[in-house]
Amino acid sequence: MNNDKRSGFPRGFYWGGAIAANQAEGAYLEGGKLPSTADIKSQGFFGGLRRDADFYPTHKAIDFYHRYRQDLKLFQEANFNIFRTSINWARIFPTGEEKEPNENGLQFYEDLFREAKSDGITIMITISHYETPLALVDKYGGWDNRAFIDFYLRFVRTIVTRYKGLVKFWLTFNEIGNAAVVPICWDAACIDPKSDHLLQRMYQAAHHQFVASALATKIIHEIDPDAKAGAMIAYKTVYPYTCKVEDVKAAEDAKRKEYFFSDVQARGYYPSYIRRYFEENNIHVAMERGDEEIIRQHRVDFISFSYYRSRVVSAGYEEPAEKTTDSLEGLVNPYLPKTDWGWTIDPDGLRLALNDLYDRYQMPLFVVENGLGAKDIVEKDGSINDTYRIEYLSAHMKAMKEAIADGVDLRGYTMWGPIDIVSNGTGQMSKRYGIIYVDLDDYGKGTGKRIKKKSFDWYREVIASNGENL
Ligand code: BGP
Repeated sequence: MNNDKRSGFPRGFYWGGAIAANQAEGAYLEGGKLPSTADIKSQGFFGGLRRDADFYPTHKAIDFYHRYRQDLKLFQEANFNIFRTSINWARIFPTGEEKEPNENGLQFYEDLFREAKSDGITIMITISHYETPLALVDKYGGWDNRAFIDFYLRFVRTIVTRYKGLVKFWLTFNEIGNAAVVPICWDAACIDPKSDHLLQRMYQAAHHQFVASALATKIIHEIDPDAKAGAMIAYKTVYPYTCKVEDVKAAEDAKRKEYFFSDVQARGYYPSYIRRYFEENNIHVAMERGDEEIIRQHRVDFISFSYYRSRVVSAGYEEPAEKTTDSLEGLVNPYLPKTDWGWTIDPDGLRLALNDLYDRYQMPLFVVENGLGAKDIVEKDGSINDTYRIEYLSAHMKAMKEAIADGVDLRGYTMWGPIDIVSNGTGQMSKRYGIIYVDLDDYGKGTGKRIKKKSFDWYREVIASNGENL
C-alpha cells in the first residue's frame, strides 16, 4: 500500500464528515417534498410514528437545505476532501409512487453536489438513511412487503442516472443490519417493534433490502462504472463478559448476527449459521426464484461502517423488558469510560473492528461514522473548548493508523455530524457531534448561527498533515 511515510495513512486518504438528510436539511415540506417517516418520528428510539406531536425536530433541523453553501465552505476550510450525506427519498418521489420524479428535489441535490465538487469535495451518498416516504409506509407497511424493492429501485435508477459523475461512492442502506435490531427496525426497515412475530418480519425485510441492495449495485455499475457501491453496517465490537465458554459462545453468536449483513452483501450468499438460526427461531424468509442469484452476482465493492462503541455479551444476560437507549448496549464494561449518553468509549475496539472486517472480506474499508455525542458549552467569549471531542477523535484516528499498519486497506474516514445536527436516537440538538456548533436548542430555538469549535482547527490540521498530527 502506498502509505505516507510520515503519517502512516495512505496517500489520497479520504478525510471528511457525514450527515443524513433528515437530520440536517429541515425544509420538510419545501420544493414539492412530502413527509417521510423521519418527519413524524417521535423523539427517542421507541415511540415509532406519532401524528399528534407538536414539535418534530427534523421539520426545521439546522436548515441545511437553505444554508448548505455556507456549510460546505466551512467543510472546505476544514480541508475536507469528502462529504457523506443522504438523498431524502421523499424529495425525489414525494409519495414514493409517482411515475416521474420531482425535478425540484433533483435540482436541489444537483446544486449541492456541484457546489461540493467546485469546493474540491468528493460526494458519498447514502441512498436510504432512516427515512422513507410516509405515503409508501401508510399504504404498504414496511420493508417486509416486497413491493418496496421496486419503489426503491426506481428511486435508485433516477438518482444514479442524474448524478452520474457527481457521486463517487454510493451506500445502499444506512446500517442495514438494524433492520433486524429492535427497536431500530423502525428507522431501518419501517417495521413496528410492537408487531407479532417480530423476528420473522425483520428478517423478511432484511431479505428484501439485500435483493434491493444487490440490484442497486447492478444499476450503479451499469450506469456509472467509475462509481463504487458499498455496504453500510453498524459495527459494535463484541466482547464476552467472562472467559466462561458459554459467554464466549454467546459473544460469537452475537458477532455473527452482526456479520450476517455484511456477509450476504460481500460474499453473496446466506451463510449456514443464519439458516440454522432461522430454523431454531421459526423464521421463514420467503425468497423468490432468482433472488439468491441476484445476491450472488452483484456484490458490493467495499464495506463501510459506523463505529461508536463496543458491547459486552454474556450467556446469562436477559434483555430488559423495558428498553432504553442505554440498555440497547447490554452489559456494562467496567474497564471503559462512557459518554454522557452511556455509550462506551473504546478506540481499540475500532482497531479490532477494522482487522476483523478486513480478515473476513479482504475488501477496501471505510469508516463512515464515528464521533462523540456531547453537551458543549459556549463560553462568555463565544469559544467552545471541546477538548474531550479532540481526545475522542484523536484516539480513534490513532487506532485507525494502527490498523493500517496491521495491513488493513482503509480508504477513508467521515466523522459523524461535523456540523451539529439533530440526534437520530434522541431527537435532541444538545447531543452534539460537530466541530461546528449550531446555535439551536432541543426545541428548535436559537439563531442557527454556526460557530467553529476548538476541534475545528484541530481537525483541519489533522487533514492537512494527512493524519500525522493527531
Ligand atoms: C447512527 C445513525 C446516524 C446517527 C448516529 C448517532 O446509528 O446512522 O443517523 O444519528 O447513529 O446516533 P445519535 O444521533 O442517536 O446520537
